[in-house]
Amino acid sequence: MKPTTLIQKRSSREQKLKKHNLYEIDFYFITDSSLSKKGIISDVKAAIKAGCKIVQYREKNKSKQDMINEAKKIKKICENKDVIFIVNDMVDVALAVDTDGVHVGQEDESYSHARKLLGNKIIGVTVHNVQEAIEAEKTGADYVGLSPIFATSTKSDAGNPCGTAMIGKVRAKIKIPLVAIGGINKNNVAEVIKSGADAAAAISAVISSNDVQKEVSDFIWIIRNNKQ
Ligand code: TZP
Ligand code: MG
Repeated sequence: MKPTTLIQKRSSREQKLKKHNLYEIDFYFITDSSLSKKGIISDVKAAIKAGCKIVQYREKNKSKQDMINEAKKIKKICENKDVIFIVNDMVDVALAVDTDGVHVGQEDESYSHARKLLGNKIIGVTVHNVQEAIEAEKTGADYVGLSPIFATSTKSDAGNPCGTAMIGKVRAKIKIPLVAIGGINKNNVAEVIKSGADAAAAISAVISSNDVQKEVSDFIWIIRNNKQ
């Protein structure tokens, strides 16, 4: 067998393992340079120290090259700790950095275009209701991000809150992992998980803190203790 074929086989197996791990992530960490107190590299390290198994690089205000440089640094940190690394929106950055995958919204670069470019890498899709979730699963998404569960000021175009009842409705119709996002904090995350979410993502509730490690650690503890 040619060495390149061997490498492809190994990387395909690693990809499958990572996809399986999506059911076990509990807390989904997302960077936010505008809310960060100590910088996103420090935040990523703190989240991983707390036990976080997935990191999404979400950046809106930097040049493409700066994003690529920053994402490369985060990739190294994640790789060393066996943490899944996803880039928000930008398939080109995901390709340049060779991340584990990308997260796309309904309005971002279309899912099928991302799949064509990223092969069997992880692709997560934001959904707002049952119909979009069924469609995402049908087209081959690896997980859905159901959003926004509660009102949020972190994403101005997040839309109307769908509430925790929607989590149960979506859960009943799809098999791929369901990550809940939008206005989630330590007081409401138990309800989010009890409603059927596999994992929860929170930005302001952890990034606005001076102690990201403690916040992520608290989230993980609550999430694990509320899974059926
Ligand atoms: N996608 C849907 S809502 C949201 C994103 C990125 C923002 C979540 O931020 P917060 O601070 O946890 O409400
Ligand atoms: Mg997006």
